Amino acid sequence: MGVPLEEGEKDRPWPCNRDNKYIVHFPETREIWSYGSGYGGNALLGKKCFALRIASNMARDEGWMAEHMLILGVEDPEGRKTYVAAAFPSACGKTNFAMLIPPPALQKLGWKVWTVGDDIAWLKPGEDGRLYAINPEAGYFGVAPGTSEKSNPNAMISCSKNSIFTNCALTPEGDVWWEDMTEQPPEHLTDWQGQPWTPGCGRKAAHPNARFTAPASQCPTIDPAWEDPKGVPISAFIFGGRRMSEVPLIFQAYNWTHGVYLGATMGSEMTAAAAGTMGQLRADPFAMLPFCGYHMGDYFRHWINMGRKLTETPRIFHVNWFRKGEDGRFLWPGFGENMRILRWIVDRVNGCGVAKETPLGWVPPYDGIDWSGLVYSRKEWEAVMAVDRQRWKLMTLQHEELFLKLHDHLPKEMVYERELLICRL
Ligand code: TSX
Ligand code: MN
Repeated sequence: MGVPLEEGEKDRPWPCNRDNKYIVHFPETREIWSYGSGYGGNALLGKKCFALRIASNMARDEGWMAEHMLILGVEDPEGRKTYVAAAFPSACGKTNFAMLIPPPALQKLGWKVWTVGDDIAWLKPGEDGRLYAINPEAGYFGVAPGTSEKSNPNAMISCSKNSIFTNCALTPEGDVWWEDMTEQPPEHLTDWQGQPWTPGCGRKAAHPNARFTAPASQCPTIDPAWEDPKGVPISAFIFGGRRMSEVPLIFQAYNWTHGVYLGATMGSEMTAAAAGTMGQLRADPFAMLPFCGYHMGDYFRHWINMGRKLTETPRIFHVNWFRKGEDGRFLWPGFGENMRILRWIVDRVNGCGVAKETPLGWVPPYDGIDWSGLVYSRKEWEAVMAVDRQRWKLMTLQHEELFLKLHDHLPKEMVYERELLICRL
């Protein structure tokens, strides 16, 4: 049985996602129902089903936001903290970014990253007209394969005790293992289905979506304010995608509405496993496609409306850590080196970062990035930041394809922003 609703809570509409699929909100009680899914994120009812699907519906009605975003704080050498929230589609390293460890040269200068949350943000306007975010979760429900001492030492420490592991492999000692956890796989394992496993057997030891469930408090970089009910003031939103070509490493939106357009048109190229083919683009507006509790067009409008409620809107940025060159190699080292980009973002919102105007938005010039401790040439920078105007004109056709699907509910602003982008190109 659920908890009875308070007076005044009873007349909410029924929250469900677009196809009425995952959730039913039983109107007389505080219950969360989920069906038709074997995915853990839907089985843990308080997570995606409540904190995103139901909450996004409540948020639209009540004037706040429930977003699929990590929250982190950047501490600068003066000790000032700047908080940002970021939305990436799956398989973009959201947890890794939330727990980023700056490169040694920037650490020595006094730069530090603090973790508030790695998956969900609830954001409300504060009395000062800024947007404040809380992480409604108690812990991390992270994808295990790929998590290692190298990719994310903070996650490894977080799940070193008091943790639950699902669909991982077992070592003979009774410990867990997953792909890429160590450079050398153990010689014998029991795989996620209970079968004997050896390195050459041709199967994965852990399911690709195997998870660790760890208390947030165990993260070494947990922000002191991570449980502050007031929330933390958000200065910037970062949207991202996994795009092999076309999309530059970093650019900044010209204004709030342009930023909403960037969120609306974001997407990722599916990997061979997910798509059956390589390089197909999957639109995933605001990384909310499976998690929005109402029509995506109305959700874009809610974002536009939120901008009007604030006296200071967060600045909006777009990143792509995954651009590749003609030779198929990644053009950007990623991981901790992303701190250099994060630092430019923080400099921009604090009024001390230089930028150039391009058709896509404001971008850092080569000399606008701190390169101490990294060899990265002007030529490499130009490759990772290049914009091909002809190919970008074609990208607006994919935007139009999405807009046609949402046409009945699409805010005019999105149509105008697309037109402005084409004009700039
Ligand atoms: O999480 C990642 N991030 C964000 C980190 C804060 N990953 C892991 C994949 C996502 C699940 C990345 N992979 C990132 C990244 O920024 N970048 C890449 C691509 C990449 C992979 C390996 C190298 C470089 C880039 N290795 C070398 O250059 C040696
Ligand atoms: Mn998520």
